[in-house]
Amino acid sequence: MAITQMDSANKPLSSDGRTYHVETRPGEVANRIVTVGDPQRARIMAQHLDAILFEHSSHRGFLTITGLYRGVPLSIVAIGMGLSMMDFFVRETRMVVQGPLTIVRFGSCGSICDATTGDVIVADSAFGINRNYDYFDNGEGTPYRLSSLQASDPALASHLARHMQRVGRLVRGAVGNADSFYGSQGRTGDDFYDANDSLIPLIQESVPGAVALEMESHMLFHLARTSTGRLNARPPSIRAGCALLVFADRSGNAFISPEMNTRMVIQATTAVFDALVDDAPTQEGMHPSAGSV
Ligand code: R1P
Ligand code: URA
Repeated sequence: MAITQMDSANKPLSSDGRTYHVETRPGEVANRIVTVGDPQRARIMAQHLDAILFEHSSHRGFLTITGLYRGVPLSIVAIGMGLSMMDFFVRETRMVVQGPLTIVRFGSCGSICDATTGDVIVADSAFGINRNYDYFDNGEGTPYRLSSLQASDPALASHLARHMQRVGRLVRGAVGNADSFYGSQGRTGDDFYDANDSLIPLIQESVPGAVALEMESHMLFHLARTSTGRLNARPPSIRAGCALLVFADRSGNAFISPEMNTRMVIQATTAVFDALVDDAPTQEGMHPSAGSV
């Protein structure tokens, strides 16, 4: 995408006002958003909207679909995987949506508690699990750093918990947001030196209530918490929650089948949508008619 202008804060924009990576502009994204990793999941979910008003796939792999659910504007944004993609999505979406934003991450995870495939998790909080490069380079500190807990929006978590119960057995707790699917989620092997044999027991011991591992939730909660402008200039403008399907059972070594994955995504779609729509109304800054479908 050709960048032909910079906004007042030096952020690149296309000639028609789209953000550089997500490629959306004002009027195309709703105040209520479900973000997922997998674009295929986004497309399945979009079939449950009452109407689709806007759809766009960006050159960097972000897919945005905006429509109506129970008469309320709602966007689904597929972002791919990992912390950076969550950062691009949240910041660039904040640039183009007026008013409060409510964002729910709906994703998959590996369970480190008694939840197994077919069960669902709602995050009350999330924490970061980051590889400490200094340990690998010069033996400083420990191989992985665990951050403190960042809370989900409590009202949003209760709405998610109430609706996700109809999908599968519900477990609530703290979700570990790792910076890799492999090393920092305790997957071991001989190709790399990861020093992670005892990482999962360490997480279980250090973070009471840790239930699952995935790759985006803490970044989302952290950005929501810091959506205050400079020096806490105003209350946060973003509220965030997270609901997850258990794809991997890290103690039983089970992985979800493709059939169960599709079935659960379909069941969970309206649960996540209902939670977002039941949530206290946000000031709607979205003008559906402005989007080019
Ligand atoms: C890894 O397979 C991916 O799956 C999980 C992780 O957070 C990571 O993005 O989430 P999604 O299913 O939403 O992509
Ligand atoms: N997503 C992850 O990040 N980890 C898992 O084990 C399963 C899904």
